[in-house]
Amino acid sequence: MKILIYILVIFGISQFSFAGEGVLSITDVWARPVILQNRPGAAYFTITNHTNAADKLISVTSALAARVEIHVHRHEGDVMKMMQVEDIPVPAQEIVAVEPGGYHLMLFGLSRKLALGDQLPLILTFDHAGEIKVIAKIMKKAP
Ligand SMILES: [Cu+2]
Repeated sequence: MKILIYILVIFGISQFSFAGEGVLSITDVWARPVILQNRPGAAYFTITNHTNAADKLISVTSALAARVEIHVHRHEGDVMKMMQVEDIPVPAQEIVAVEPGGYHLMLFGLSRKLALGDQLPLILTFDHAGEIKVIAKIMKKAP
């Protein structure tokens, strides 16, 4: 019994430390460096929905950006286009990758440059799970 409780504690810490109410976990949060401050930033992460209900990411803010938009890349014929979308659906019991070439966040009006090793705070707001605060590490590529 002691071992079981121990395992649950470890599991709880590793899986739910970033989650709001322990229902969604956000992992591998990273963002690209921004060398020129007037250029937009881009941030990525993985969303895991541990619940039996669908959720969706509906808005994002950052203390370091005037505006954060949710974007997606889509192929139109042989052209890759980027467009803003209302939300990112997160089906029940599924993992959604917010990654280069797919869904991504774009940050406009950054208050400073983002160098490798810096941290970028983000507040992700989900329809059901509510606000989840995460810190993106500035990296050249996905961790
Ligand atoms: Cu974009």
